[in-house]
Amino acid sequence: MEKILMLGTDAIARGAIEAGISYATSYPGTPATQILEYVAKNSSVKAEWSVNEKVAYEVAYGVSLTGRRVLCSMKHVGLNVASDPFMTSAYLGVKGGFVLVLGDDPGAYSSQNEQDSRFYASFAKIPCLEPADAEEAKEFTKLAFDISEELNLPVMVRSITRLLHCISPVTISSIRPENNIKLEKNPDYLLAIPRNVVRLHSELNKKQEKIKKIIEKYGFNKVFDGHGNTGIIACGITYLYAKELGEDLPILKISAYPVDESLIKNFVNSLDQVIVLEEGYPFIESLTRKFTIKVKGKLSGDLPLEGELGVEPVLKIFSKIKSVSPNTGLIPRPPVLCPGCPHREFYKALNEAKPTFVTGDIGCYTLGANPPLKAIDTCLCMGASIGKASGIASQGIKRVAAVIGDSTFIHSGITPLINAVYNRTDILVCILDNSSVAMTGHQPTPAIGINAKGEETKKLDLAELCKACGVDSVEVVDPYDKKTTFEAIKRGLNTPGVNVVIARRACLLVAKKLKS
Ligand SMILES: Cc1ncc(C[n+]2csc(CCOP(=O)(O)OP(=O)(O)O)c2C)c(N)n1
Repeated sequence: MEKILMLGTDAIARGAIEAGISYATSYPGTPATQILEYVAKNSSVKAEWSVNEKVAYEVAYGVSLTGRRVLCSMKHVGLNVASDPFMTSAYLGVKGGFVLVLGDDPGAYSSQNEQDSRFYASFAKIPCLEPADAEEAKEFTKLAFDISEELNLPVMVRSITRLLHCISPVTISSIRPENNIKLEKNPDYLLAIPRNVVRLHSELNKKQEKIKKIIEKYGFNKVFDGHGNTGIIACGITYLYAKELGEDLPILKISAYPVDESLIKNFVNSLDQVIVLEEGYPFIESLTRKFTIKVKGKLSGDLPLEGELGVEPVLKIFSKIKSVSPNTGLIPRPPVLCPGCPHREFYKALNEAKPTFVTGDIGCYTLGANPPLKAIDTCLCMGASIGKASGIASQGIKRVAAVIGDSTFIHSGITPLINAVYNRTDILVCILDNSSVAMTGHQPTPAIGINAKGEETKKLDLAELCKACGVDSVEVVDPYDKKTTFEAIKRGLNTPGVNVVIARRACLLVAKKLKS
């Protein structure tokens, strides 16, 4: 067995490949993007960039129904989009192993919030595994497929940016054969309709004990003996923080949820105080407080409730350092629009047209909110720009513009566009089409007609799509042609109805690739 250095993302992908997956789905999102890229580039497994996370989840669910194993990966906020099929799939159950990998982003290095996916796993009543390093990331992902088939449930693997983007040694093993296809009709289990729901919920509840037994069987959560009356409960990667302290303290390492409460109870009973380390929200700390009040953690104010935890605050608790430095001494370098970026040119024209309010969306173009452009007034979540603009315009406010990227428009901008037309709002929608999902590393979109494997496929025509949604006007402009762009924006702002301006010019970093 070969041992190599791997990124956490690649280790997860490799674990899924070794587990014999037949398909992988995802929508790009840092820090989880490279998982699908690794599968697509380094194996013969079929893989797709889905148009959004909900679709990625549903396609994956379909694969699982055939009896085959499937990997679905996304960033933490992606699960908000996929939460509808996610929640109910736990009631229906799965057939072929279904593993959902979440990339959480404590510290919000490239995200709109810091939500903790462990709550989603608990909410859906499914198991969640949390690796501490790349080796565990690979092994846990592999095991997650077995557990999924043992329980007939989707299994979540929760990871975070620091693990997914770090390199550590991983043991490469052989690849298990794919499952045979066995697609069966089973209306009592596969139909989430009222006559089935309460029974399915009851069966899911009955599985909870079995989940705990399986977690125990695999030994995910274990106590490492040490000296002294202070103990540490460490979840996922924080186990490494605890080890880095160099203290020989008793540690309860948590790698899987739900956690058997008696494990925590017995651990804290023998101690004077316990320190709970976890990246994200105080999920295990809240549980620990049921058994002792002598807890140091985020709720006690000893550790920060926000941001990435990292090692420094942990060192401070142990008086190994006096204070936590606000930064690493490096000059902060927030991302900016690249020189020559077509979005930059578009914003200059938009600013000149003086819209009353500009609702933004998520992508490279969000950087237009920064000085000197200061072109965007709000940004909430993917696809929200058009709905927000409609809401503002519904109150009689004129000359409101929504700005949305091509991938974001396809992800979740089409339905609010139809909504705006249907409810007769007066807004200008600007689709910034740079032929790429630029922000997450230039993945292809349906509008350029190339799939995740780099093969040609059908190309979506955004202008025709908008017309089919019933918008009042669609103009396609080149943002490098400032005069035409400005005129189109002005017309769109001053003319009643839902008007669309598509500012089309490929991101400079992909333009070359598209031409060749
Ligand atoms: C729900 C959700 N999924 C994924 C992401 C990650 N993400 C940030 S921006 C973006 C898309 C950007 O593509 P596009 O709209 O084409 O704009 P560009 O970056 O190319 O300007 C994605 C997928 C996210 N922030 N939220």
